[in-house]
Amino acid sequence: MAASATLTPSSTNANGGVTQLDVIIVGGGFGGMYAVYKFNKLGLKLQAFEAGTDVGGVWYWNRYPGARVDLPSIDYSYSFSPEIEQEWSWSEQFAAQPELLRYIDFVATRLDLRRHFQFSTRVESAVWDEERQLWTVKTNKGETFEAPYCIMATGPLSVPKKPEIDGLERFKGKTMYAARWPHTPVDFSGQRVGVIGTGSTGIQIVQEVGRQNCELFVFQRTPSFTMPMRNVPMEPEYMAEVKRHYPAIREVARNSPIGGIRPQSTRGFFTVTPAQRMALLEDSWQQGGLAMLGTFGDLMLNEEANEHVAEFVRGKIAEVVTDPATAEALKPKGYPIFARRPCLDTGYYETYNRPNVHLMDCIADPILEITEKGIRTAKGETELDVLILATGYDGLTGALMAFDVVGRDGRTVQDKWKNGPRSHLGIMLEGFPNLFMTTGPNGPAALANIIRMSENDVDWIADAILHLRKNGLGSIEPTKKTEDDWMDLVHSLAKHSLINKAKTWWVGANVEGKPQGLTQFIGGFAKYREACAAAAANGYAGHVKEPARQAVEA
Ligand code: NA7
Repeated sequence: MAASATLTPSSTNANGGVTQLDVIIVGGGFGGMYAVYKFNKLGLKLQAFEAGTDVGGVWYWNRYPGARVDLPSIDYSYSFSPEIEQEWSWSEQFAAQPELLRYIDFVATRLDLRRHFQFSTRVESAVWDEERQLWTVKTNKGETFEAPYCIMATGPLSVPKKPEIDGLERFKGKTMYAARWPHTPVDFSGQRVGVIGTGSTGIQIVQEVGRQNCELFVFQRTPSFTMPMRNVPMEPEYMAEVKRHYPAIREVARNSPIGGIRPQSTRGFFTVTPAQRMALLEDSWQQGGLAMLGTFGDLMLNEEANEHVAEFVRGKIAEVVTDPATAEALKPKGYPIFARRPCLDTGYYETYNRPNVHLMDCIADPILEITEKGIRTAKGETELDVLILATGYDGLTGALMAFDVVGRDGRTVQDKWKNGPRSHLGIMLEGFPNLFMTTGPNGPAALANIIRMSENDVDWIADAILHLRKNGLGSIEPTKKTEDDWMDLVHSLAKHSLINKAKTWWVGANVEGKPQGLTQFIGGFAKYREACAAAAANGYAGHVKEPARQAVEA
């Protein structure tokens, strides 16, 4: 990690004054970093805040063993800088967390982004001042900043979810949150380790820690479908070829449903013979990654087709896992494949053939409580030295609802979203002028390449701000009708998808009391970009634009 991580911002107001800015940016992940770069390049006076001690977002916090991206690294990287594209080379097809953090450090250093960040700082409130057309932002350091534009780059997965299990605080061993992992390596040798959670995070931890010299107990409630990642080192010749073709690769990604280069077939599952279907599925299994998801066009629409694919994967589990009872418990049932985030693994199912790895089936034998010594189920107590919580996130809305964001007429985001998040494009909120989100709820955040989306959203926001400044306007927000129309589209598309049939963070089902329903635009990234462009057309028709009450710089 770079030493400059502890730099303080160039302007601070510890003396109790108020710092006046053009733009305030909250968050130092991919979205926040690009926003800092973009707005600085436009000559706007800005300040960014990040709770961590450095940039990196999810890759700063998620340092757990085995953490790795599940999109090809050449896709999961910035496209805005041809120089960075040429200067950076990936070492693996799917980069691990340390390499992702090295990339993030490279970008931050190369573009000198850190000087705009105030680290170890949480924004506690953001309040719209209607009279002065400004956001007033207060931090946990007691400072106050004001700016006409506020960008929430707070990310869809930044608030870890505590499991609702009694006794967590009683445990006398070591409790570790996957999403708040220490910065130094952890040695599990000779330890009894428990993992709760078998989503993408739990699966990555299990396959890594299970290979170590420890006893590993995996507490699985809902099994996930996971497919072989088939990660390989990046051959220098291949990387060089990619660098020669980055503009075309990016163009393909920007115009694809997932914001990446994975092929997506439009063929229907039942348009080919059973033998051809099996051959295609087998081929995609051998290719690895998320190839299977792109093999047919109707897997999230046709339940019967989906079940055939699910059964194919269940068959693969049975082929690998030697103990039939364990294999059966690992087979996901009762929800469509790909309705939970499909996981990519390297030897996950093989891990259960090791004598030191024990699957604890929490559907057959639910967790009753956490005790001083470990975890108690109806069948008894499992004593543990370490308990790892891979229990997911209060996704999509958690970060913005965790602090006070107060818009027009004193209305809070908590109030606006009490029945589920509403937004236009996942970027703006009716009633919250000049407040912008990157990768917000009702965009395609969970279903497409988050870096392509962050770039798209920041560019859209920058264009909107330039429009205001060029036209002497003081504020912009979507009309109620614009937001309602977008939400109608989001909901009507979601109705047709099988995604609603699984209980996941995508639909808010993983957090008690959270409004339920898919709040993602499932029309694909390319269509989302079209919608963003349409929203900006004709001088942002569909938005309320107020004249500036004070002089604005063009
Ligand atoms: P996920 O996918 O939300 O997975 C969380 C896991 O934790 C899941 O298996 C849950 O089981 C389990 N969980 C949560 N609470 C409990 C309790 N109380 N008891 C037992 N098990 C529990 O989070 P991840 O961090 O793995 O992945 C998040 C995203 O990161 C992923 O989608 C990718 O986009 C990257 P449940 O399903 O609730 O039965």
